[in-house]
Amino acid sequence: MQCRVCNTEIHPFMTFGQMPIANGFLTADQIKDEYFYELAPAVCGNVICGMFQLMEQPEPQRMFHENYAFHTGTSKYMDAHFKAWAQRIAPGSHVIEIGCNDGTFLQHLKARYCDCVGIEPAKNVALIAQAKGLRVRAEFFQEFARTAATQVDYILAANVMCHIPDINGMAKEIARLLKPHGQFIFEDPYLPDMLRQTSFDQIYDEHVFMFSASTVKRAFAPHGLHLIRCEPQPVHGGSMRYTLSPVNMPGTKGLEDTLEREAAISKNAYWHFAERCSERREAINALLGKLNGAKVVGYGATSKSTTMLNYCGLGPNEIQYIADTTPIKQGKLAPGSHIPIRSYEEFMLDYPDFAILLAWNHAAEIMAKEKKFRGRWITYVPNVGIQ
Ligand code: DWN
Ligand code: ZN
Repeated sequence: MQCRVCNTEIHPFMTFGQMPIANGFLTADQIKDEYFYELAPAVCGNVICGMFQLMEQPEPQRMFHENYAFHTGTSKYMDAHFKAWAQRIAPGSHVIEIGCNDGTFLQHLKARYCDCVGIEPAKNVALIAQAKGLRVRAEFFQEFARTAATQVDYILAANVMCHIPDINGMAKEIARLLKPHGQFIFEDPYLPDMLRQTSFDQIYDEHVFMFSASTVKRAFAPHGLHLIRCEPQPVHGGSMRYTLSPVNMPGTKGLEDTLEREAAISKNAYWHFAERCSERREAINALLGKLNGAKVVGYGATSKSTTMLNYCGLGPNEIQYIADTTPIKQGKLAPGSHIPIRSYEEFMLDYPDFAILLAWNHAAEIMAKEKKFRGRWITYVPNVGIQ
C-alpha cells in the first residue's frame, strides 16, 4: 500500500481487526449483508511526509449517501462553536464550505451576509440544509470543482478534510478556487491529542487521515497552500484549526511552537499508543465484567463508538441499548455490535444503573443537561472508570 500523500510504501503499526461502516446503522434484515473491512492505521515513514492514515478505507459511496446518520445540529455546543467561527469571517465574503452537512455553519455565515455555497455529498443532510434556504450542492467536492471557476475569499471545512483520501487532488482544486489573498481554513481532530488521550475511537473509516500541523504543512505546501496559523479547538475530543494561504508568509508564533512540540513526537509513540489501546480494551472489558446484573446503556451512538464497541467485542449482552437524539439512528442497530439504538426519551423515562459515555467529546454539554441522572457514568477516554 502506498502513502496517499507521497506514494511511499506504508505498513500498519497495529490493527483493530474487521470493522463495519462507522455510521452504518442498520435494521435486523440488513445484518446478513453488513460490510466489513480491516481497520489498520499506518504512519508514512517518509520524513518529508509522515502522514497518519488508514491502510484501507471503504469507497466514499458506502459512507456518504442518502441515509447519512450524523447531523451536525445535534449538539448545541457545536452550534455555538460554528457561530463563534463565523464571527471571524469577514462579513460579506464569498465562501465555499466543503461538507456542510445540515447547514449549521452556513446559517451563521449567511447571518454575516456572506455569499456562501455548501457542498455536501450526503443527500439527506444536504436536503435539510437546502430546506433552511441555504445554497447547497448535493455532490462530492471533486464533482463540484470540475465545473467551478469563480474564485472565493474563503474555503472552509470542518471535520471533512480528514475524510477525503485524495488530498493532493483536493489541494490542487482548493488552490485554484481561492482568490490570491483568500484563505483555506479547516479543522479536524488533532493527532497529538488522540495520542495523548489514547482516544483510539477517533480511528474509523471516515477518518482516513489524522492530521497534525507538521503533516498539514508538508502536504499542502507543494500545491501552493502555505500553513500560516494553527489554533487548538476544544471540540470533538481535541481538534486543530489550520489556516492556509496562497501567499507564503511567516507562520504565527503559535504555529512555530506547535511544530516544535510535534517534532518531539518519536516513532515509538505509535507503538506505545498501540499497547495502550489493547490495555484500554482489557480495562473496559474488566470494568463491564464486574457490573453483573446491573442495567448498563450507552449514551450517544457516535461514529467513534463503532470502533470502541467492535474492538472491545461488546454487544447487547453488555450494553442493553444506546440512547441517541438523532431520529435516523433510533430504532436501528449499531454497526457490528448490533446494540439497539433508542430514543433519548427512553433513557430519561427509565434511568439505567450505568451509562457509558460514548459521546465523551460532548461531556460538558451532556453533564449540564443530565443533572437528574442518579446512575453512574462510565468513561473510557481519557481513562477507564466509573464517575
Ligand atoms: O468527523 C465527524 C464528526 C464531526 O462527527 C464525522 N466523521 C462523524 C461524526 O462523528 P461522531 O458520530 O463521533 O460525532 P459526535 O458529535 O460525537 O456524535 C454525537 C452523537 O451523540 C450524535 O449521534 C448525537 C448524539 N448526542 C446525543 O444523543 N445527545 C449528542 C449530544 C450532544 C446529546 O446531548
Ligand atoms: Zn507519505
